[in-house]
Amino acid sequence: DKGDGGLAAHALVFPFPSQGHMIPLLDLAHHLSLQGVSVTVLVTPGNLPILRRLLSRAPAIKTLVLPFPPHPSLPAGVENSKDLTADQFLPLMHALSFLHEPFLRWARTTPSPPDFIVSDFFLGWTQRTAAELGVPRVAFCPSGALFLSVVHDLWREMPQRGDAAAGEDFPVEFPSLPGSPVFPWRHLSSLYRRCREGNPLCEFVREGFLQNISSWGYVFNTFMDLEAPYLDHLRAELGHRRVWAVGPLAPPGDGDRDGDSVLSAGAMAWLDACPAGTVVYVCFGSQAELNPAQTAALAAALERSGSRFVWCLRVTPAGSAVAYGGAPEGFEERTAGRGLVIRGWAPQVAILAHPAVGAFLTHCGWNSAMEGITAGVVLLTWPMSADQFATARLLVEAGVAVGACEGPDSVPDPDELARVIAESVGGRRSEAAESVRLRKKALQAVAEGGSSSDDLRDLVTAIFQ
Ligand code: AWU
Repeated sequence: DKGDGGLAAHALVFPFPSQGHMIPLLDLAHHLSLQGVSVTVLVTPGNLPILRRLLSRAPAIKTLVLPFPPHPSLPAGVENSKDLTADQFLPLMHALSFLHEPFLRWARTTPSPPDFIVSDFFLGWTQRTAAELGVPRVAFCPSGALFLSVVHDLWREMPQRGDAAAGEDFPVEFPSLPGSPVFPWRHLSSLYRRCREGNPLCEFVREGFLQNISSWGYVFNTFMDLEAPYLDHLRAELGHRRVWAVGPLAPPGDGDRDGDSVLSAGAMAWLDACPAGTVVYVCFGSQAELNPAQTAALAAALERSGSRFVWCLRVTPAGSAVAYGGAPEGFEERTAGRGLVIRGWAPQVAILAHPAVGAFLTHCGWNSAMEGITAGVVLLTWPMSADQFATARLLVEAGVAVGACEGPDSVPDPDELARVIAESVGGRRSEAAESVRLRKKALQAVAEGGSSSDDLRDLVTAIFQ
């Protein structure tokens, strides 16, 4: 209770400026707004355009635009991770922490200050801001409960944890987690590994995760049937039950995401001409970078599989250190008719929902995992970094995924990958049945009376307390 016992319910929602983090938290903000919560979303100017679709559909949502704090390690004018390289992720997190004072100034002068804060788990410092304002703060985790359980263990026990010099295959055990999972060192959170190698921002990041652990609660874009053991583990570890699983999150109503309408129309028309379940959709999210050798192997596999495919190729952002692989010479001509290459922002949710799509070759970003499960397609996993290895493991254990490749440096064998691709859309894999089963569970969770729908209502009740 915030002490005033009032029924005011003004939630300040603060997403981390990275597509995979902003998209689900803005969906949650929309759901909170529909349940009567007054919502203000905090962004910096460069990220305001991302709210366009949300604000057109939920005009009651307000925005707080604060200038992006300059940082010596970031190019001026860049405010979103999609325009940064992986080693600029930590400085992005650090730069945003300088919004503490401007945020406090606003909250202390606005006529209707927030009485609740929901902020991304990369913004753990907002715990201190909330404490100074005397309001509860809930941490939003855009990934799963398994991953967060591993992260809590790592950051809390950092001094005794795996030694960076131990080598890539050094097994790191998590005996306190359900199933006592063991992860090779290379599979642990890239933030953690980078800090263990002595990154100067290490203490800042660790402090942020420890602040999350002391937050008033956690809200996840996941669902009970997928992660019950890890959600219960977190409730026991945190010593309270304010751990809400409200996923799979999607925009209320039509479930499509912002995207280029021309690309979308083209992709839908192309898919309409394909028989049901025969297309494999390939996309590695908004951050992952395939190098030329990986792109060539993937292209060879798609070509040799003989299968239909939609391949979303990420174009190299200006200034990126890595020259992303482009489709090989003549590839599109040789696969014309059964393959569609999309350069730019693909309408992923619409593509996955199309009946022609039967499989999804994914890097296992959490949102892609949720969207793939909701679509009920076979998942071919190629985890690259961050939480993606934990997510790939969860999906294989759930029976809906097949390991297609692994790691940011590995290059798949084109013939082996071609075989896996052909099988995944040939209706010959047992994972297809499991995918349909888990899809039903996901849809039940978010339906009225489902576990995620109940948790959302419980979170709203907590906000109104
Ligand atoms: P997703 O989580 O799938 O991938 P990233 O963008 O890599 O997000 C964290 O954020 C993940 O857990 C991390 O592993 C890291 C990151 N999309 C689209 O609509 N069109 C495109 O062309 C490409 C992407 C959408 C997609 C999804 C999101 C990507 C939370 O992966 O539908 O919603 O962008 O998020």
